[in-house]
Amino acid sequence: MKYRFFCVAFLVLFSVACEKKPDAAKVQTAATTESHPDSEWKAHPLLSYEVVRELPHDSSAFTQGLLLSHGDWIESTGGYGASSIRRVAKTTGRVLMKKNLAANLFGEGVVELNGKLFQLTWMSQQGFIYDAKTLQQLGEFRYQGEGWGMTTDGKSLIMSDGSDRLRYLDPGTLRVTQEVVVRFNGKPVEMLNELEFVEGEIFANIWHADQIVRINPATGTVVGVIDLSGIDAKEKRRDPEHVLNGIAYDPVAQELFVTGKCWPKIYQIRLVPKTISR
Ligand SMILES: [Ca+2]
Repeated sequence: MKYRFFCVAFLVLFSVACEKKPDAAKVQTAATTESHPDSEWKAHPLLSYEVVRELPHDSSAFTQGLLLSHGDWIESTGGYGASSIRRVAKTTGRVLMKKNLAANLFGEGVVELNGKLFQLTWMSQQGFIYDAKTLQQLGEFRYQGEGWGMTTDGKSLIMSDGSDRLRYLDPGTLRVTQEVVVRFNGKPVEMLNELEFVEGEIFANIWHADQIVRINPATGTVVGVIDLSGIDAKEKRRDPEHVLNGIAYDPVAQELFVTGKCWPKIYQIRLVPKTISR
């Protein structure tokens, strides 16, 4: 189903992009030779990428959640007996702090808000709250269904559960305050996984796809797709589950990073308009 979604999405978005920008060659040239304001990408429904730099990543870390916190990575890893929450040095990849989860828990998305980290687990309906600086556990919470990704708009916690919906949680009560169904061209988009709030939009990995969808947080409408094909060669992956799954954004520096489960690198990328050869 996900492949069908992307075929339809690409066709529709390309047709929209082509209507707006009939001279594809000029667009491609401009994307690679001119410097753009960093938010210029928002005008383009279909985006590709350029790698700005590569940073080391623990290739044993089954990445389920990634964010930047005071210049370090905060990462949640999955796997039974291998799940953790960790603070990692951004440029060296060195693990600075790490708390392991119990062997019966599978770590999932993580988000920071108001000095606290909130971490989901996959199927145990159990979430954890930590002090963001020390990783000391402050509490636990429960939720219904599965836990996949997390991010925040600065007010609510926003979580995915592998379906087509995003739940908004009050960070104090952990109760659901709002839900949005994510749709592209009126059709639901499922398998929403790792999340990141980027310049007023929600970026979401689609599980087992090399694409990220850009979502309007108020309506759930998909406003664009980022095609990350080729960023980490699939044929080099040791396991078919080692898929793209990790988005982090530094809103001050306006730097965007992506990685995947057990990938040896985190990539800083620049978003550029995508064109197709005909
Ligand atoms: Ca993230």
